[in-house]
Amino acid sequence: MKLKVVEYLSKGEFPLGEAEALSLYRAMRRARFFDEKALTLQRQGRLGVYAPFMGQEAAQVGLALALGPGDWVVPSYRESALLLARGLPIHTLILYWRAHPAGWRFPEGVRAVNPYIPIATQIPQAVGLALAGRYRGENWVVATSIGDGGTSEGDFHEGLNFAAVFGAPVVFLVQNNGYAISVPRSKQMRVDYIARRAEGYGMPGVVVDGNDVFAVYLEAKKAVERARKGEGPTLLEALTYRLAPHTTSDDPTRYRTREEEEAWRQKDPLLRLRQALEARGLWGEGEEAALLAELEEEFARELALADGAPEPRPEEIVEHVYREMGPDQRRAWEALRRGLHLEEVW
Ligand SMILES: Cc1ncc(C[n+]2csc(CCOP(=O)(O)OP(=O)(O)O)c2C)c(N)n1
Repeated sequence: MKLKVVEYLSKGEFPLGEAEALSLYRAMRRARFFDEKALTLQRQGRLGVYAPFMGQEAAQVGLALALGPGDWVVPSYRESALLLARGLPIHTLILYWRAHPAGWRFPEGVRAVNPYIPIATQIPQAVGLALAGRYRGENWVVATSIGDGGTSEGDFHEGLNFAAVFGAPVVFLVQNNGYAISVPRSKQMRVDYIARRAEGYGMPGVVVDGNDVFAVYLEAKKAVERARKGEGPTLLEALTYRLAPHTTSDDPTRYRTREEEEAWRQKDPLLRLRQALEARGLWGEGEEAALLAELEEEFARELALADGAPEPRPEEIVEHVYREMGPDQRRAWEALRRGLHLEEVW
């Protein structure tokens, strides 16, 4: 089976209406703005370790805007753009990246769960949430996302097989950014496209240019519709690149060349969309400046909210883990309370 990469922008095609294209651009610009601010905050010691998504905005925003209001997202750590585009307030996201408990509690109405850090664990959970919806008579679709490296985990295979067998209403997005930290994709799989694996599970597999938001959005919409109609899951692979380090603790110059990075910078999804909008007279310097001013104001307001969140109580470290503490947990907690170092207790 030959897999074709779905793309529009590279061919000069503009398959969307004006309003839809502009809302995709605004959401992507807002996400990039957050990413840049978050990196600065981290360097100032005002955020914990942070996983930037710069370069992957089209993949995440394209999926977010293809969903309906009742649909769920089950993200992993690199999906801040997906969460923002689904309505997670900026101050909650800042608090999440500060490991503040108020950042773990997503507000009512934001249909997203906390990002999963253990690779691929979000996949079976997303399938479970989709099936729970069906048992409860809800009509929600679940979208989940994973990196290329994550697809080598057992959870990915188990989750996709289970979803196909039970026809679970899930859209699986693979953001193939070419690397699992420093390991290039070619060193961990022999397939040309990850979406090719879909055939082995018995679901449609689609490859899109992940830096082309039109392609991601339109194919995600088809996948959401299919899921909602009861036709089961889809595996959507977005070919993309992270323009920033893996996390704020990583140095990508150790494993990528400047030439490679520069080549992808030329395909920056934000720039590509902006150029397409400008070519149609839909966007210009004035609109960009006005949007940036709006974003600056919003961010300042949201950062103040995050900074004003009350300090967490020490007990919050152990609350929400078990309903009742086990003996080890109780010992750890007692030690903490007495201000002892934990090593003295073990
Ligand atoms: C189960 C598990 N093993 C290892 C790790 C450490 N780890 C964090 S990110 C990462 C690489 C993930 O790469 P990929 O799935 O391609 O996603 P990307 O970070 O590129 O978005 C690894 C191995 C982890 N978080 N969880």
